[in-house]
Amino acid sequence: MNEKETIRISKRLARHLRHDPAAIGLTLSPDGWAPVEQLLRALKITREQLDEVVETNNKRRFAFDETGTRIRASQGHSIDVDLGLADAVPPDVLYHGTVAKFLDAILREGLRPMNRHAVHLSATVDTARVVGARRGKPVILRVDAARLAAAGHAFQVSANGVWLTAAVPPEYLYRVG
Ligand code: HQG
Repeated sequence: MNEKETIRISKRLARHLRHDPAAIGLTLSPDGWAPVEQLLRALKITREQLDEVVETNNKRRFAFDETGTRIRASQGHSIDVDLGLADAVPPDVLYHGTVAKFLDAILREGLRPMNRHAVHLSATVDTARVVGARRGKPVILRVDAARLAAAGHAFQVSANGVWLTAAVPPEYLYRVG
């Protein structure tokens, strides 16, 4: 497949595995898994195409279960799934990429999950910059994760390395770029 085709399939997977499985008649398990056979039929793609998208995806957004018969998105859901991720100790500092138009609200009320299940945080400034740049000129916030964790906030890390937490109050945020 060419890159355009793999991106097109990846976007459809993200839509249906994170936000709208019902649109193609899929039902996810409570922990977010979809049967591969059903997904292939619904999207009219082959197993080879699916394997290629999963393997080459730049953020490794999707993962198979250990039997290879089920697939799920590793993070980013808006529908009600429980990925069953264990709490993890975050690095002392994490980053969040956003854009200037959200800054006032974020510095007033903190980071909120908005449409997703959790606030998404990045381990590096570079990744945060890419996340912010999806919406315009990126603004980078440093998150004092060590102090948040010490205050009792739980963190999880997704299978593809995105740090997740329920919310970040403004006193833990510093603009760094
Ligand atoms: C902002 C992509 C106003 C927040 C990325 C962000 C990531 C607030 C937007 C993943 C706010 C939500 C998630 C507040 C947060 N007031 N705005 N209090 N709190 N915001 O897309 O972090 O490519 O849900 O700054 O790479 O941008 O899909 O979150 O701009 O990993 O795999 O509200 O999505 O991954 O937007 O991105 P999103 P995000 P994928």
